[in-house]
Amino acid sequence: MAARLVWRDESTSTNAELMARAVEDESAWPDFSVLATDHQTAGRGRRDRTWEADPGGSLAISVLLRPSVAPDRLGWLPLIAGLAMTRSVRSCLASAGVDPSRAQLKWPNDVLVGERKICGVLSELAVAPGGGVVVVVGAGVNTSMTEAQLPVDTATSLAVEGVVSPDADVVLSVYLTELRSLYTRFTAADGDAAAGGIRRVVSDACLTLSTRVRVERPGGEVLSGVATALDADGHLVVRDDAAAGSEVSVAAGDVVHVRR
Ligand code: BT5
Repeated sequence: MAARLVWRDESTSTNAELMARAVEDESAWPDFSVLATDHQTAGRGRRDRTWEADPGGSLAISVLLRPSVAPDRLGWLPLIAGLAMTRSVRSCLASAGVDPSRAQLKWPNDVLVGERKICGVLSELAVAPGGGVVVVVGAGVNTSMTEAQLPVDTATSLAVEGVVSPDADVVLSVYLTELRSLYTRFTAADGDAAAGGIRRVVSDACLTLSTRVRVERPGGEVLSGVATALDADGHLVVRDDAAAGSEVSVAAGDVVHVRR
């Protein structure tokens, strides 16, 4: 399923390690190569934040992609990864008799169970020496972490959600199978998410849509309104309270789902 799969007993950051190794030796790391571990010592989040997990309590999975689609369509990749992980988490919950629909995608890069984060996705891009675009999509998912091991009170894990002794192999293989299938559809449609059916399946799983949100944009600007759709590039369309309901397309930011 993966072109190459490397398991590491320990890695600083699977994203950083995979990107460095793939840029150094392009031919050894083809499209859909995977590097994974259950012990990451310097996990990275977005905007210089950290991803924290005790050894053995979570999985860090990075997938190297060499997509031949227009650069402005690459924003779909973290959403596709989030959907693949939503499906993997749902299948674990279902096999433990827990309502799978509790797992949902939060734009742009989280998987939640209920209102707590079980997975974060970090997508990083580089240009290879040969000129091609290389994307590393990393996902961290909390598996057997106990309540006491959760790094922040907004986090959760499969074990905390009622999956007794979660099987990391199953989480990994369902995730990679789902990601491969979505990625194949996406690239076959040249990154046209609407034509490839990707926009519909991501939107269906995305809790953020139709929700009242507060978005903090990278520059610090805050936007409040109702999230209505994902546009052609995977950006979040928000009906802005402050601008008489006009729609704003948001490429990046931190979203808070505001209760009505
Ligand atoms: C993310 O950033 O959620 C992206 C996390 C990506 C981690 C993967 S693991 C494999 C690959 N290799 C890496 O080095 N990284 C990727 P962001 O949206 O910025 O969220 C970070 C915030 O999530 C932190 O500031 C904490 O509040 C929270 N957090 C940290 N560790 C967590 C955990 N284990 N579970 C849930 N929340 C966590």
